[in-house]
Amino acid sequence: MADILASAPAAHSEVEHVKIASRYLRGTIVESLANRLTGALNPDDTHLIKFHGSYQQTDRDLESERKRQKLEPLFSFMIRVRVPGGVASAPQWQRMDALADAYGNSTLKLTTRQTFQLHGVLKRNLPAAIQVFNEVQLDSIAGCGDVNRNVMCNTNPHESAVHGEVVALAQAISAHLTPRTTAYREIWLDGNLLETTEAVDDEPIYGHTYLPRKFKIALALPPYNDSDIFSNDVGLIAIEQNGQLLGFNVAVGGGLGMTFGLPETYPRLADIIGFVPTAEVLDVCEKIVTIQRDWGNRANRKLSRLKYTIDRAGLPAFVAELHQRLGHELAPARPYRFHSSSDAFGWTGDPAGPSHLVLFVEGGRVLDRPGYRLKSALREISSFHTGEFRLTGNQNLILANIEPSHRARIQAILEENGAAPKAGQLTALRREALACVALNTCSQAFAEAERYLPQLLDKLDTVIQAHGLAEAGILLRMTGCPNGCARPYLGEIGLVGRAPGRYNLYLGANHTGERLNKLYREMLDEDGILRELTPLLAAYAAERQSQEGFGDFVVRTGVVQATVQGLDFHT
Ligand code: SRM
Ligand code: SF4
Repeated sequence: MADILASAPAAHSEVEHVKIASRYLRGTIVESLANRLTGALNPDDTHLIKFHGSYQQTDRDLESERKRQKLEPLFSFMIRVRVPGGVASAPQWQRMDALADAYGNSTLKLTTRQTFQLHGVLKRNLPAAIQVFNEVQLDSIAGCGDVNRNVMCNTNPHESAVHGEVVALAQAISAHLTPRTTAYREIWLDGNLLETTEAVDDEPIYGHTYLPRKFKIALALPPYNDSDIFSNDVGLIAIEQNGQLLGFNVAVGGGLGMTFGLPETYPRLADIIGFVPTAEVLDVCEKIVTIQRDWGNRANRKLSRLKYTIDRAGLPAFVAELHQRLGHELAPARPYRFHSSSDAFGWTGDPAGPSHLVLFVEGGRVLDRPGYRLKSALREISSFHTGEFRLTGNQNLILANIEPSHRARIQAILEENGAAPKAGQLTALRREALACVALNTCSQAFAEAERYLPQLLDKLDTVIQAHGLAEAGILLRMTGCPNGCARPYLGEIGLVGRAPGRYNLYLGANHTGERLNKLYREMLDEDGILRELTPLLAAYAAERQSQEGFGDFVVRTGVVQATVQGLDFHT
């Protein structure tokens, strides 16, 4: 371990200094909120508020007009509300729906990590918004920031008896790794009445500087990998035998973000390092977090995720340290098999018993527009639905555990509002596509994603249909920058924004989230994307082998080389 620490740079990044001075995430957020002269926070507080689940943003569409009028940018806040395991109740849905109208931009964003995002909340409305969702046992602490984020879990309530146990574990991990500071309660819920709360100034797991960087955990129950566990710092694969949950294979070191022009940054999939019985999962997660806390790079945030810590130390050294901290070795990993990382749309379950409806939500954006009133339909459904609203890691929604007597009513409401899934209406390409938020709220975006993907898909659908591929599930994922929020490097087709209207094209990931793709072409505009993909899709239609996915096809036919590990992503 001494060698590892010696090789880590000693200087601290600016954000580390902000955390140190913050008194366990308090900083001057209260003063920032009280300042009515600006819609923004004090600069240091913009880092700290992320730990409270919010980002200061600007409306980028209005940037030049505001500048011309000599006005400050139109500041507003995104709030990310955690939903561990993706399971929300009808009252929680109702509250988020109402909040989007009262304080947000009237839309709810279902994210790729199974959280709700509100966009466009003004600074003066932040405390009220947080108080309103707190009343239904939702919170945003650790929605963002250098801590463990929303714990994901796959969403197949109908598939297996042990699914409930896996969700419960996701919720327990989330609770165990939630920061202990009372700053969140003081600032947002108690109106900063410090004397009424017992301030906790101790973080037994994180320490006062928290983690060097964000940290992500996901669980999956094979054969479904819809939580894309290999792109997480820790991935847990449930191992089940004869209806009994035995434990989990543990994978470490996944993460997708990279920076153009910095080849030392790269997407990496997690490595499986062993098996752990269910009762020991919390301890294993905690020990991995503490290794990253102690070994992670706190000087350069571009190289501070666990994936770089592991590649710097070497996987064997990391595993040896974990064994030492646990006081025992992990058992060998057990066999498992993933079939798919997508959602299975439509109705499932027994018409006489509880049933489930997996609804496609384009770009994860719940809204009303002429002819398609998904938000209104779900609001009406939430007034009587007794089951859950489950958010999937693919930005979709499951109305789960629907009572038999509600099934027809739910279908009718969706139909009346133009939001019912119709057989054959959407190609599999469109149903499975993901796009990150990008413009107009994301400060990192070089190009459009969520707002543009539907138009690109209109054109790609023509190609897909011409070649008889309407039901071929090809994973297409688009982001506005290389950070990877829609997991584009796990797309059989990945499109990553480089500049306005220009994308890098990546090919060759597989359909189960177990292989990264590879750069194929750079800086393509729409014509370029269509020009490159059309012959490849035609060849796939004509020459694919039985059950062969598009990603496997382009690798087998030599269009791109398979990426075997993160370190060879750029070669
Ligand atoms: Fe992300 C930063 C949106 C999932 C990798 N992500 C951002 C920010 C906060 C932009 C910023 O830093 O200013 C985006 C806010 C945009 C907005 O207006 O809402 C943003 N990320 C999203 C969401 C909403 C995308 C979506 O359309 O669903 C997802 C919210 C997840 C959640 O609910 O917690 C989202 N982000 C992801 C994922 C996918 C995942 O976790 O499964 C990744 C890739 C996996 C990973 O972490 O490696 C991801 N986001 C990033 C990164 C790159 C991290 C890195 O290691 O380099 C950044 C930038 C950063 O952290 O500096 C980022
Ligand atoms: Fe923003 Fe980039 Fe994430 Fe898209 S991938 S939401 S553009 S940070």
